[in-house]
Amino acid sequence: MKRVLSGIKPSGELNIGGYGGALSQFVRMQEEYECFLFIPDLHAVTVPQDPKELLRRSMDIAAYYIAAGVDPDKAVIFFQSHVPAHAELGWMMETQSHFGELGRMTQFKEKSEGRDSVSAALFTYPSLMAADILLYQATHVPVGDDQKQHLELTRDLAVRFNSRFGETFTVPEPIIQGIGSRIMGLDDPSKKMSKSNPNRNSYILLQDSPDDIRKKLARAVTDSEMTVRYDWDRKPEVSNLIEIYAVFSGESIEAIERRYERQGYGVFKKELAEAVVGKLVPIQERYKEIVDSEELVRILKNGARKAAEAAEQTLVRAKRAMGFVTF
Ligand code: ATP
Ligand code: LTN
Repeated sequence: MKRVLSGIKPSGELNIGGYGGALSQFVRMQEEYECFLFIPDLHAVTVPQDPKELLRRSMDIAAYYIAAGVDPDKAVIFFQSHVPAHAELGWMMETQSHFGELGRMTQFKEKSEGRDSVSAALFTYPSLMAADILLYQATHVPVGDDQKQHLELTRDLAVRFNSRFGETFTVPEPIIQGIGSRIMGLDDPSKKMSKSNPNRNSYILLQDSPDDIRKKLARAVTDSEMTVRYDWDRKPEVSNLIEIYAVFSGESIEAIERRYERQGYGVFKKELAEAVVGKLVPIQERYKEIVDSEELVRILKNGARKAAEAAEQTLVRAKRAMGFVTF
């Protein structure tokens, strides 16, 4: 059986990078895989969070999952903090993680850089992420390119645990789709599009108004060549925009290149904005209907119950394997 586990942290407003790298994949994969899609709120608090903001954003992300097309009848949707097995197996995975390998994680290095104090949890974050995945015996994990290293560590930990304590975990495969797995900033194509960027024009949020989306894309950096061509080495700015176009229109890179070959950047950027707006407006409408609804609460309670059942089975196996007393 093919099983997916993945999630988007409620650590900031959702941007189109998370949509391209993760959410749009979730929607596609639910047709073929048994999906466990969660909101890793325990991961969000590895850096300081305002409690009120965290509360709101957590429900927001859940609502966006559904608004974007994740179907609660097909996928199990839940909060990480509602299933205590994550924290328990997370601790057990910490015991199997080496200090040196955690120190080599680039996300840790980036997030700790320039801060006076960094939480211990930010350091052990990848062990908890491994637990998230291994608890559900996931075979596949759809993520953006930036999570590749964490997935490699997860695989190492699964293999290490299995060889030390006996076959317990499925070794998961990352799914990093070509197009949309690395959407870069609109102001600088060498940096991943991220809500942590202080320049608001560098990212497009799922909740941005059509006018803001149009303005941000009109301002997006390009080059002076005026040809719409996909070439990350020579034309990273334009290649990034073509990729965004492909994610939002479902068209191939070649089709987009062909259409805009002789049109210049003005027309290309305008039509790109309409493709993004055309996709996001219905998602925003559905989001508004669901975000404060009883239905959403019911879906999340149901999801937590189903997830806990699946997680408990692995947790008990892992505890027995390590030599904990179980009755
Ligand atoms: P932060 O930048 O604060 O660390 P994040 O956006 O990387 O947050 P999440 O919100 O948890 O972290 O990311 C959810 C998913 O979206 C992950 O699979 C991540 O790889 C993917 N993702 C995030 N940003 C991008 C991006 N710019 N392009 C493609 N995928 C992305
Ligand atoms: N580390 C991821 C979020 C995350 C995750 C997971 C993704 C936590 N646990 C399990 C996939 C599977 C991030 O920073 N985007």
